[in-house]
Amino acid sequence: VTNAGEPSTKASLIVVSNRLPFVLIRNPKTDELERRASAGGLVTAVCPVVIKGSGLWVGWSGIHLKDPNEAIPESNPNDQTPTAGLKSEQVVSVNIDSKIFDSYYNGCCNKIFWPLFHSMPGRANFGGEHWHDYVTVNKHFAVRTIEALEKCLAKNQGSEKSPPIVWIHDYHLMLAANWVREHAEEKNLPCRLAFFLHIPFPPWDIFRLLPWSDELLQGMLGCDLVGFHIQDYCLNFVDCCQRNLGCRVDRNNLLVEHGGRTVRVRPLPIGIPYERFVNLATTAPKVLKTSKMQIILGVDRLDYTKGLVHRLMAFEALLLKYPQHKEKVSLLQISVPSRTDVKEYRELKEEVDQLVGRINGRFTTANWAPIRYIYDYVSQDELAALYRDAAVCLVTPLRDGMNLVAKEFVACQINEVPGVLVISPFAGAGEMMHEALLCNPYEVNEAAEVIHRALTMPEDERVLRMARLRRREAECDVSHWMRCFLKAVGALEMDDVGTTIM
Ligand code: GDG
Repeated sequence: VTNAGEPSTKASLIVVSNRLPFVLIRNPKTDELERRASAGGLVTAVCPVVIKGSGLWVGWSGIHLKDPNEAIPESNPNDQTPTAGLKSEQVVSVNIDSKIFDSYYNGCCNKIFWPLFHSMPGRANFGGEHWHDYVTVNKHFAVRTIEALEKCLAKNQGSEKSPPIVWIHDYHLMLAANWVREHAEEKNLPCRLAFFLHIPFPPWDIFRLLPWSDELLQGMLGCDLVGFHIQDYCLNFVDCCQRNLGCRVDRNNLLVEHGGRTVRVRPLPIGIPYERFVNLATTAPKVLKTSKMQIILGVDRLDYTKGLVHRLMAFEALLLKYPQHKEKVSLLQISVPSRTDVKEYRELKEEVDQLVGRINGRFTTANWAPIRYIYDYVSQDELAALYRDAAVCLVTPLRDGMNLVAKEFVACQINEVPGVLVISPFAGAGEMMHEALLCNPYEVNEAAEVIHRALTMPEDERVLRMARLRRREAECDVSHWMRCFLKAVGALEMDDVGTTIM
């Protein structure tokens, strides 16, 4: 396997996502805008390719600017993150009225698409003007993307480059591609268009519940390439194109004919910056002071898709069925506050608070509490130390596009005696991480059995399973994902193509 580092392309990359790879903050003393970098895996992998190929990034900066022409600041000179090299001229910020943005983001994306795409239609609320605002915002993104494309083409005029790649991300922007294509064709601007969905794509009988299912499919089919994490989501999408729109499809080769063009659909499972997590785990100081207690770790945004309530009930069932774990095992659950503007998320917080209180009230002794519950964000160092020293990591979503926590846990398992990963088959990661223990979160008693098996697994079995899990994540890391994408879109120079998918 060759690890070619940053892939080089003959084309510039224009990334379009709801958020820019950094947020802007207004310094209250100087009233100047400043960048705060983001260190997510996606940014780590994608930003260097944008920078290297003189590309651009289109997105919202996290702040509603009164003057939309206010200049984007350059990065802070001390900034060591991957976005540091992204010059302000490579950033196209999208400014939208805050009320419309809230309706698009919370009303449409988080209250309709998020539950529906996670096959939880009962939680979706189709009412209101949210769809209208979603259309408005997507159109605005398309206009800004065309401006970015024009800028990119003007800059690279005369060089030997192939057409820029416009890469649109996620369920916030499912309509934008079609308008980008129309404008680009009208203005004779060459480009290749790609889309990647970070969440599951549901089966047809769920997807068709959306009143605007046709429009969404047509939006995505504006692309030349549509990527999902796993094959099942690809097949669901192809199925929907055939059954909703009557498109001719090839399920074996994942092709959809639409508007006289053939759209390629591809599974592109995302990875993590594996080496970064290994390094963090190697240097992070110990967080857990007592080594006698076995720690079961959970790390999630506080989201109803992550299966927190079921997980807590499974842990309670474990303590009832296997009381030998009392005072020996503790569940450390980190729940990061998320979407607190949305009622369902506030209600979930109440429910989890109460459940944690009830279970702790039931089992706590003078020297031990069964659950330690952190409702906060912990630093990456602390997170890596917890991943490294936990005996078991529970990744038990009811539904999840991929799930990066499972992969990060595995990367941080550098101790001689490794821990055990328990994973739900309803996460994209559960499709690939075959050596983990599978656990159906809906079967609470069975889940308790799986946790017991993880806690009591013989050392040699843990070593074997973890070694295989780590090998896969090391090879299929986020740079590998980036190369697979560029290869799929036909933009990779041949030197960079020597990678395997396991
Ligand atoms: C979407 C899809 C898909 C969490 N708590 C802390 C913290 N985190 C970091 C983790 C991980 C990330 O947040 C969560 O990633 P997930 O993949 O689990 O979940 P989503 O946010 O739902 O992401 C998902 C992903 O997109 C990528 O395509 O896998 O299926 O839903 O990186 O480390 N980081 C720190 N402190 C915390 O307390 N530092």
